[in-house]
Amino acid sequence: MTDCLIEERPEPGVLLLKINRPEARNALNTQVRVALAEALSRAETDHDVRAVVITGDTTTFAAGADITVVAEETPMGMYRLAFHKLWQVVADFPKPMIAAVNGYALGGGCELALHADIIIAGEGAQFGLPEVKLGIMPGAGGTQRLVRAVGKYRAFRLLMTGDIIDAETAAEWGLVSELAADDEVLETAVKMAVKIARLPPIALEHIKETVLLGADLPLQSAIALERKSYHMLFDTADQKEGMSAFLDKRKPHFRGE
Ligand code: CO8
Repeated sequence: MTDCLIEERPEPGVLLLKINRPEARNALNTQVRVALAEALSRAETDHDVRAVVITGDTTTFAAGADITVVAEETPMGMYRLAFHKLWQVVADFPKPMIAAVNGYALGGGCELALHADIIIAGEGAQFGLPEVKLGIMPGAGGTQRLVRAVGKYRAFRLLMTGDIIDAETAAEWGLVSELAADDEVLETAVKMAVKIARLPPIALEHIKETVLLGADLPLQSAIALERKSYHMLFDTADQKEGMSAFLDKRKPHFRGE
């Protein structure tokens, strides 16, 4: 298989996944989607991976679904391609995931960024869900994740016009966790991943699960979910380590136990 997705370990605890189809603006063809799902499945059970950074290249994060793959598809053809199952692996990935976005994040590329827990964007990044211009609509959670991220009126503006917004606007809308100079995006994302990778992974997974699941639950149920996770963390060695390190005035060493 050609390296349509490059895997690197830039720092201890950090897995970097680079989408690598520059000739097609990193469009997400079947090969990239399968490689991404496989890499994340492996990372899920790899204790050496504590945070993942997903990125593209300096001009494009990803320009969406590969239009050449789906242009002639039928509904049953789309169903059989089973992209939704591959997206589910991304959605279910339990560890911290950071999108490092340079250039275009369009359509499925924007939806991929919306699956991340943190988005670091370069000043030249551009976000959009232009599917309507192709006669379709977002199909990887974009309608739902975008409205949750930026609210109804900003979401419809993008969804109904197919307009692309620049990084500054995206940041103002709350679609970006941190803006960086274009040539510092990856470094910023990896640094943040390193910081996260040094924190207790069981607590991080429970924070992620509670925020994402809780957002779709009634408030009382979400708070109960938070309480159960909070109590459970007192059964981890990392809780003992974190608190005793604080009391001993030393740096904690979290082992993920
Ligand atoms: N699919 C296939 N090929 C693409 C794509 C794409 N999405 N984007 C770019 N390419 C190709 C171009 O065809 C071109 O190929 P070639 O050199 O052979 O002519 C090459 O990449 C370079 O592209 P451009 O010449 O267009 O480069 P520009 O710098 O002028 O423009 C853009 C870059 C703005 C990114 C432009 O290419 C563009 O608008 N791309 C399409 C963006 C788009 O419409 N994305 C939405 C796709 S639909 C989608 O994502 C649905 C998601 C639902 C997923 C759910 C599945 C279950």
